[in-house]
Amino acid sequence: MYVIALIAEFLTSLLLVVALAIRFGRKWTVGALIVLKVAVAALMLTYGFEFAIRPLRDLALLAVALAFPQRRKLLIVGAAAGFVLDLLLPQDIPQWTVIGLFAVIGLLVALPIRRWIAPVAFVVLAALGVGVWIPASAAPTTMNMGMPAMPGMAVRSVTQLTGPPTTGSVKKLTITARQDGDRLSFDPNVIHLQQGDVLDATLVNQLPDTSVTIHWHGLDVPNAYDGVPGITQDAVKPGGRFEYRFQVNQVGTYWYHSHEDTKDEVGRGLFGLIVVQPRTGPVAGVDQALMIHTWGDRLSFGDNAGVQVEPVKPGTSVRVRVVNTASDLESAQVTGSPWKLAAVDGNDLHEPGTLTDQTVPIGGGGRADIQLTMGRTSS
Ligand SMILES: [Cu+2]
Repeated sequence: MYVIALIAEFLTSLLLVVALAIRFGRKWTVGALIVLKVAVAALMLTYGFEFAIRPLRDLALLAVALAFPQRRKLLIVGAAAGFVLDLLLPQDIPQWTVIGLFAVIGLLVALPIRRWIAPVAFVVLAALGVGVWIPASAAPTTMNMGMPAMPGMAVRSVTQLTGPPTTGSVKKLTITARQDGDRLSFDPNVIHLQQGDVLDATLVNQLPDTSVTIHWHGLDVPNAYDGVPGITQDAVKPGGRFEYRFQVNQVGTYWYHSHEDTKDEVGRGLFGLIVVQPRTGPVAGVDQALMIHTWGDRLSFGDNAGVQVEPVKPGTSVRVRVVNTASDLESAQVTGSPWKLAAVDGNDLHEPGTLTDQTVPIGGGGRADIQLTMGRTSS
């Protein structure tokens, strides 16, 4: 595609030089070419070489038409040819843009006008056309999951869907994917945020031979940062990096994990937990994150299969954020104290009742926030 674009660009320039020189003389030719060159260069640099082919082809047709005195007939032929090409080629710009542009140019040039109006109109219209094309078609169509676009439908790459400008305080961090023997890990593996924060996380892949992405499980993020390889981004290869940036307006317990070869990579440890505290301030008392994970066939809390002890003073409010990073249904149970199920999958429950003997099922990827007051009953 790169080569085709270059050839097309070269031929268009050549045609334009000839056409403009014949029609309007040297001065206008140079001026028009400078404008066109800058526009094309900007287009190619911004949207890639693939994108530039179509406007170049249309400009080439226009240049041919301009080069001959019987321009009215040729413009009609050019417009028809452009229309047919647009029907045959993948649709990545609205049909009416092409047809409309040709129609207006045809009208203007065909009208009995003064000499200087034609090149000015040409340059202005070309710039206008480019302006309409930019928002409509800056798209490598390969990112569209192979879905054919309808005529007149604009196709846009999901990699451009980075969301509205962010306004919150920026939490900048680096998440490094590491390997230790057979185990993989994200460092850090717990991210603390406050509601409204802008998370600016650069994933750095230090794995020797494994590609990764990060999917932010449960968080509403712009499509480009959803971390689905082959659909919203390319997988980050060993030695590579990728910057995720989005505003977090949800509150509660979430997690993140690699979405490349998910079962294997998450199974081997590529996951972490996200705690988003409300704008009004953090949850009172002890706030404990706890990841359930299955290593092979062994179920454990995080990477510790043994008993874990966290001393807490009687009367202290305790919130335990349990995340099931395994793919099977697991369950949590509290003994020795009544408790409440404060939140499920990041959403606070409305006036949750007090529980004693029940267990709470947690599906694969699910979260349960358990709330209790330490030492209410003797132990
Ligand atoms: Cu997930």
